[in-house]
Amino acid sequence: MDFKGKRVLVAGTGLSGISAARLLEKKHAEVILYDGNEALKEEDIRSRFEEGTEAEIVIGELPDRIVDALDLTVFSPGIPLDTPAAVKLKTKNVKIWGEIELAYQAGKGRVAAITGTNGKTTTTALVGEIMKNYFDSVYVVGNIGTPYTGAALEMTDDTVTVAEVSSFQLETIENFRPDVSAILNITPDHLDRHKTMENYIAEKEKIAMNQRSTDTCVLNFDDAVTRKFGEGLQTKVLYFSRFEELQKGVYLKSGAICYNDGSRITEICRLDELKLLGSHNHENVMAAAAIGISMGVPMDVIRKTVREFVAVEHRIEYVAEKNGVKYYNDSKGTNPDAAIKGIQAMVTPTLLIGGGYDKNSEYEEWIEAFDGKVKLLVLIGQTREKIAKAAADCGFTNVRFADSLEEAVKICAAEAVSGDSVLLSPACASWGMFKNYEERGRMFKEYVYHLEG
Ligand code: UMA
Repeated sequence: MDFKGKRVLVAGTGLSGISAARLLEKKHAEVILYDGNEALKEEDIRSRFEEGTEAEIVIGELPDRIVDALDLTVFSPGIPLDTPAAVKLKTKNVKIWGEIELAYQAGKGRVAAITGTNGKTTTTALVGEIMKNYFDSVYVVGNIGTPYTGAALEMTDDTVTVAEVSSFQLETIENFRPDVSAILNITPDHLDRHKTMENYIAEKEKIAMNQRSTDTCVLNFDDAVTRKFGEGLQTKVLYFSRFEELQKGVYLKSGAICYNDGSRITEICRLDELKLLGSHNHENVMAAAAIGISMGVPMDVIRKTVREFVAVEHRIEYVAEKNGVKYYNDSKGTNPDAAIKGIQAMVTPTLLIGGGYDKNSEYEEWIEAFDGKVKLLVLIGQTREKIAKAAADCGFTNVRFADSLEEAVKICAAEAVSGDSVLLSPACASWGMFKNYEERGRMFKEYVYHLEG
């Protein structure tokens, strides 16, 4: 699409919005930057552009005079489509693209896109490493924290883009078509925004909606939702499984990850060669290998990369040992299902820090997964009463409240004895207390480093 002279409203002035506005200005569009947060000041937004911006800036309510003269709107993922501004744009039939649609339209080369409720950051990072070890021009972008639009204009036909895409981002795609897509798993998350599980599943499945018969969709055979989704697809499907010896696909057998191409079985690696811990990570490695195979990366490159890969920051990340107590940062455990994986990876008695922003989740399954391993639960944030009640209903009563993450760390440090672990794995989003889960994880690590011992 030629953006020259087009009037484009960019909604949201966080990472995605600023990056999208930069791309559009380079393409000579007339950009209007909009943010619904009335507490923001125009000069703060302008200061986010190192090289300056010509864009008009609108804060608060979106006026009709702007909406009436638009060619396109580019939305940041954090803005729900039922906000007054979005409803107004839809009523006036203004096209709404997400930031990843804009990047896809402006970018070049091949794309591998990864979604799923859990594991997508680790899998995206691992796929990025696999690609970088074989191709010359590789960008790792999207929900992982680097806006896709920031890389789009540097791409060539030989570029490989590895994109982590969230359900929020998939809500606003139009032509986005990955050569290889992947849905790792689907369990309840973000229901405050998507309202129902059906809506959430439908958003995730949009990752494959534009794919052609020559493209591939990598799916989890062990997840009933993604397995069924694969049965109805017109594209090539490559499953991965922890439990089933597949006739075609990547699977686990006798402690090794294997690939069956339909006629020949190849061993990719043994589990004890991996540096990534936990069965959820074995799934991530299988998915990454399946994506690598589908993108044409030789098996020896995949093998070498998965063996060397270490955990990403904020995902069951070892922080430090203080007075014989090991501290782990699992700030990426932003929903109960992800937090269950955190608990499962613990091997010693654990003092757990949980709670945060309420995404309308249910906490009973998470608490049941404590399984005698959690000796104390310290709760912070908006959800602490709700979680404490769920814990009491499940018969778990050793619960303390803290008014801040720092206080929670101090309580754990005082209560833990040598041989215990302290785990931050909140099962909730960080919003309201922190800018994002990365900030929450970094603060946790700071508090731990400052503990005596
Ligand atoms: N805003 C409005 N109206 C609203 C809501 C927000 O104007 O109703 C404005 C805010 O005032 C703010 C801006 O929108 O100025 C923020 O936009 P954003 O929330 O989309 O945040 P970005 O900084 O652009 O970050 C986004 C992703 N954030 C979300 O999806 C919430 C980041 O994913 C992503 O890394 C980044 O783009 C780069 O692609 C974070 C995330 O929490 C990590 N993702 C969720 C998850 O992983 O569970 C989906």
